[in-house]
Order: sequence, then C-alpha cells, then structure tokens
Amino acid sequence: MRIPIQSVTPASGTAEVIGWVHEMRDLGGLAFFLIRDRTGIIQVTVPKKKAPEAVLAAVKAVSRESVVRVAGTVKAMEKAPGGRELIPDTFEILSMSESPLPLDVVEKVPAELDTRLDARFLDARRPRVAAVFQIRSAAMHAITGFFERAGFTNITTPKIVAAATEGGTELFPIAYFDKEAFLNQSPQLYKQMMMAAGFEKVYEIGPIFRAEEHNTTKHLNEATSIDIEVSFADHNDVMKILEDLIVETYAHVRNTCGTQLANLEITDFEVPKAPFPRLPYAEAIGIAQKKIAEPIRYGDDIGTTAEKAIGEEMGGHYFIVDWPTEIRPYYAMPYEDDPSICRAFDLMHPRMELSSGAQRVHEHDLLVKQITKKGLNPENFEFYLRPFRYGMPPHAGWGLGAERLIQTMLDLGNVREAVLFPRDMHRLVP
Ligand code: AMO
Repeated sequence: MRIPIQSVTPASGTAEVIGWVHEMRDLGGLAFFLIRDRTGIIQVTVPKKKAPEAVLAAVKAVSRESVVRVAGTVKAMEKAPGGRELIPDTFEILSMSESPLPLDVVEKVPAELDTRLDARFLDARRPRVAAVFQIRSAAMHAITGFFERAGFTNITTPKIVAAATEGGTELFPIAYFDKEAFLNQSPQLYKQMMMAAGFEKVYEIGPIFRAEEHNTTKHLNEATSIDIEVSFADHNDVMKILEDLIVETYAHVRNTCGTQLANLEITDFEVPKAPFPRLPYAEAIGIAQKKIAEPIRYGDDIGTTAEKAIGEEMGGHYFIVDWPTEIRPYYAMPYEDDPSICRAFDLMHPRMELSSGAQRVHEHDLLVKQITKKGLNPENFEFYLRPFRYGMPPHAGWGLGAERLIQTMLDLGNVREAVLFPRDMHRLVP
C-alpha cells in the first residue's frame, strides 16, 4: 500500500510511494529520481545493470512531473533527502506529463505572476506556494474556532441581491430573469437584519464582489470577507473582538505552521500584541500631512500613499477611529455630542487597510435620513429598513478581508498570491 513519502525511513524495509517526478538525473550506470508528494521528497536510485527490464523501460520513458508509482527496498543513504533512498522493484507511470512544462516546478527559472496564475495547478505544486494556502487554511480554522468558542452563529446570506450595500458604484450587474440584480458587495444589510431576528452574534465567511477598476496589488474583484455583527455592542466592543481574533490567528499559525513558514523562508514571524493603538482620524491626517508631498485635508479619504506614511509611523497593527461621518457609509452611527464624526473604525496593517467596521445606526428615522443624505433612495432599502421598525437592538460589527490578512501576515507582494484563482479586471480564466 502507498505510504506518504515523509514517513518512509530506512527502518521501513520495503515501501511503495506515489508522487510526481520532481527531478531526474542519468549518470550512465545509475539513474536518480526525486519523487515528491505533498509530504516530502524521496530519492529513487536505479542501478541499471541490476534493475528489472520493466523498470528500465519506464525510467527511460518518463518525463518530469509525471505521476509514478514506485515500490522497492529502502536503504539508508546519508547524502539523499531524508537520509534514505528507494531501490525500485517496480516503477510504473500512472500519468505521463507533457514536456516542456509551462512552468518550472523546481523553481530554477523564476516565473512572472501571470504565468504562474495561468498554470496555477503546476504553480501550487511548489512547496512555497502550497505553504501559503496551507497557512490560509490554518488561519481560517483558527478564525472559525474563535467564533464558535465565543458563541457566534454562522450564517449564510444571499450573494444575488437587488440593492447596493456600500453605495452604487463597484456593482456587478447580472441577468436575473426579467429583473435587475447584482452580485453582493458585502453581507452588511443581511447581518444587520439578523440582529433584528435576535441572533445577537453572527459571523459569515463568504465571497464579496466589487467591480473595482483599479488594477492594484491589494484589490480583487472577488474577495473573501470575514464578517461579524454583534447586538448590545458598540464600536469599542467589536474592535476588541477584532484585535483578539488577529492575535489568536497569528498565534495559531505560528504554533501549527512551522514547516510552511520555513518553506516561505519566514524566520521572524511575530504575533502582534493587543491592544492595538487607536489613532483618531484627525491625527492620522496630521501625520500624513507632515510626511507626504501630495495634498491631503481633513475630510479626504486616506489613500495608498497616506496609508503607507501613517503605517510607517505606527509600525504595527493599529485602528483609525473617529471618522468624519460624511465619508463613512450611511449605517455608521454618529457620536451624539459631535455628529460630524462617527463610531466607525478601520483596522490597519502598516501596509494597508485590513478591516472596516462601526457601531451602526439602529434608529429607523436617523437611518432614512442618512441614506437620503448619501443621495440614495430609501425606497430601494425598504427590505432592510423594515426590521428597524419592529425592535432593532443597538449593534456593531466589521468586515475583514481574508486575502489581505494572509497577504500582510506572510508579507506577499501581491494579494493575488493569497487567492488560488484570482479574479481581476483581466483575469476570468482559469
Ligand atoms: P469595506 O468595504 O471596507 O467594508 O470592506 C471590508 C474589508 O474587505 C476587504 N476588501 C477587499 N479586499 C480585496 N479586494 C477588494 N476589492 C476588497 N474590498 C474590500 C478589505 C476591507 O477592509 N460592510 C463593510 C464592513 C462592515 O462595516 O461590517 C465593508 O464591506 O480588507
């Protein structure tokens, strides 16, 4: 029976492995193969004079990255990976790979990201690429565990919707029988409606769709959002949940992903320390004004250049709080004593924004007023507004981008590296 390559030792005696031909070398009398599965690599040594005919035929025919089944005797061999080699009795080609390969799995030839994404199935055979997705999986596991332990209910909300959540732009229209419909930009309205349903603490991890026309290293047209909504909570309560979640997720990755971090050559993986500093928006603008050449004023959005400058000053994760009401969505709750600013926040990594959230407006009439002020039509939001007329508790929440979390955690240059099959303006296949 096939055993994982990692568990083959000289003590195994005999072994059967199945994997990809990672490398091959012919030294005349001896042929060497490295066979790889997801657990590791083993050297297969073929002494040509002694090997069975069938083995010799397969060895001659096989190409790199073909899938092979090899069975034989395991011997200690100091110089080989894992200190052992396999001398085959049988060498069977299960699936022959074409040559040349569209991408060099052994990474002797560095490839452009586009080439890599076009042949993602090959790209992901490389341990350093697989490591990103194994770490992403571990991070998602930690996040789900965190929510379940904290008593959150997992919900699934529709991705085909009739109205914009975050404003009218950036919407993907779709054909929905005879009606106008869109791909959802955020579960925002639905997670809030579940507060009216009395669920108190909900989370959803699901796709969000944004028709962003920026082709940048941090924007995707399909992203994964980790969303929560909590009743009887304010913005401070949910910021605490967010920073605890970030710390726990990093700690889980550090504790369980040693091999993957090594594959990525990350030797200084640091778990951030909570609490993260709370930087008022006005002070953030002040820092940007001192550090960057382009003009920026109170009331402006914090763009990429400003974000980087402020990030440098802050050094680690931090929150920007007390935003001008005018530049936040209609659902953010203004402060009672100064309604020009609101109970909204962004969680920032020194490189970019990771999450946005707020305490929400839970009073129906104020919400209608704010929707109208943004130039939106409250009639389009009737399904959302209705629950606010039948007992809506005060509530708060946030949305955290899964890809940006992984991108910043692993210091990846491009957010596309944290997505198996990214969608951007130019990429719809594979
Ligand atoms: P926002 O629009 O700021 O807030 O999105 C929240 C987080 O989702 C991620 N994100 C993206 N990641 C990659 N590519 C994109 N195009 C993209 N768009 C968003 C980011 C961002 O910080 N409803 C609110 C959340 C809330 O208040 O609960 C919202 O969607 O990491």
